Amino acid sequence: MVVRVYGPKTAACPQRVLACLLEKEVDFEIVPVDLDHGEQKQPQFLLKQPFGQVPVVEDGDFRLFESRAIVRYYAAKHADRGPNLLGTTFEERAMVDQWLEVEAHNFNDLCFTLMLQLVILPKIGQPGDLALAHTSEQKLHKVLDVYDKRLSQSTYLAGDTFTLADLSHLPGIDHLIEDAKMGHLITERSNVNAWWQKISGRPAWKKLKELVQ
Ligand SMILES: N[C@@H](CCC(=O)N[C@@H](CS)C(=O)NCC(=O)O)C(=O)O
Repeated sequence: MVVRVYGPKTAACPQRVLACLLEKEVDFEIVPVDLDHGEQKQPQFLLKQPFGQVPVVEDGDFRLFESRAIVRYYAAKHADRGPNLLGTTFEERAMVDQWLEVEAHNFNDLCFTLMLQLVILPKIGQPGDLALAHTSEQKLHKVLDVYDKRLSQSTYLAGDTFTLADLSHLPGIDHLIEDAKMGHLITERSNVNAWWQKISGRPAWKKLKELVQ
C-alpha cells in the first residue's frame, strides 16, 4: 500500500514525514497542496485536516495529521524494519519523547519565526520584522547552547543512536541554513555541528534533498 502524503515537498512539516518514510523504506506518493494559493484552507482539504495545514497522510482507510504524530506512527508501525527510531527501553523511549518535545516547543517556534520574518514574508513582498527576527535569533542561540552541552555527552540527542528526536530537526535546520542563511548557528557550536554533519549525511535525508531539487 502506497502512503499518500499531502503537502508540498519543500515545506518543513511534510519533510519531517518524508524523512521518516525514507528511513523506513516505506513507499509513498506526494500529493501537492498549493499553500501559496490557500488550497489548505479550502473546504475539501479541511475535511482531511480541520486546521488547514499540511501534512496529512492517507494509508488505506487510515488518515492522520500532525507531523510528529505521523512519524511516531510509522516508526512504531515499522519497528521491525530499518533503524530503530523510538528507543527500546522505557528510559530510551522517554528520552526520545523528551527531545521531540524540545524540538516542538523550544526549537521549532523560533526557527519558524526566523523563516517567516526573513524568508517567507519578503518572498511575498511584505517586509519581515527584523527586530523580532533578531530577538528570536538570540533566543535560538541559547537553545542551541543547551543542545551543544547535551551533544558533548552523547552522539545524538536522545543517546548514542539516531532517533526521531534527531530526525525531527532535519527540515528546520536545513531551512535555517539554506534559506535563512543562518548556518553560523550550527557551525559555531562544535558538538551541534558534528551532530548536524552526521544526521544530514544520512542516505534517507540525502534522498529527500534530491527529491526536493
Ligand atoms: N503542528 C503541525 C504544523 C503544521 C504546519 O505548520 N504546516 C505548515 C507547513 S510546514 C502549513 O501548513 N502552513 C500553511 C498554513 O498554516 O496555512 C504539524 O507538525 O503537522
